[in-house]
Amino acid sequence: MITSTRDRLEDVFVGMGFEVAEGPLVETDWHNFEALNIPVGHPARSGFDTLYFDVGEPESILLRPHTSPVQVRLMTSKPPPIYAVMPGPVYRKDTPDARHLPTFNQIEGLVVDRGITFGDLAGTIESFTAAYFGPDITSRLRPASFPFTEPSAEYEITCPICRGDGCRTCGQTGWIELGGCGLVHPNVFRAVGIDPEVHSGFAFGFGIDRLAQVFHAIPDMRVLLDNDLRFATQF
Ligand code: 2U9
Repeated sequence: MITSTRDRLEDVFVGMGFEVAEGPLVETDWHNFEALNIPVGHPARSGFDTLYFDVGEPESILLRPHTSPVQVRLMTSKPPPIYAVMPGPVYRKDTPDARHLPTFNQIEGLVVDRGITFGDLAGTIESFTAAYFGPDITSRLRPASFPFTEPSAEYEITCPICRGDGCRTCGQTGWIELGGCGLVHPNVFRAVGIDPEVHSGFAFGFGIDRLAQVFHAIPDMRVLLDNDLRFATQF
């Protein structure tokens, strides 16, 4: 189910002109945190519940808790323009519950070019939403805060279960939060050697498993850990 969701997501983004990029699952502190404007001691670090390896300097090598280090690797390996999405597994020191698994999959996107604006980000999110969910589902952005983007926003879509009327899944709001996005922070560009006076860009990220849960109306994510054929053969 996750693989087919990921395949459909890749198809939509490739159709919109994005490349698909992958990177290592074991990462360095620099690619995962420092370059993303999250220095040692930053409160955001604790939110990632990171799993560290016991090698080298303490807390220097880790299992990636998000796919953002792949964007960092892309930006340090080739000059802009960049139009890419990065899907893949991520790992967190977390307890499974109805809506979260400690190992899950993310897809993140990155655009870096001259003259990219927040309007380009909003338009891309809306085009993706219509292409993936169909024309009667729309998107909205609400203010948020992340260390690696400024300004930042939460990305919400019309609840696909009730189509906006309000139901249990969306807490009667008619909207479901899928992920976050924003304009790439100038400190991130400086860390990877891109001049923020010349280039600008946007990034977005959301959970593939969470998207699949909403799309297929699965009440409890822990069914994905059960290996129950009655569940698996439905997809
Ligand atoms: C670079 C610069 C900026 C990617 C982004 C988010 C906001 C975000 C989470 C939502 C739920 C992932 O699945 S989740 O846990 N993501 O909220 N991600 S902006 O920003 C980047 C990435 C890379 C170089």
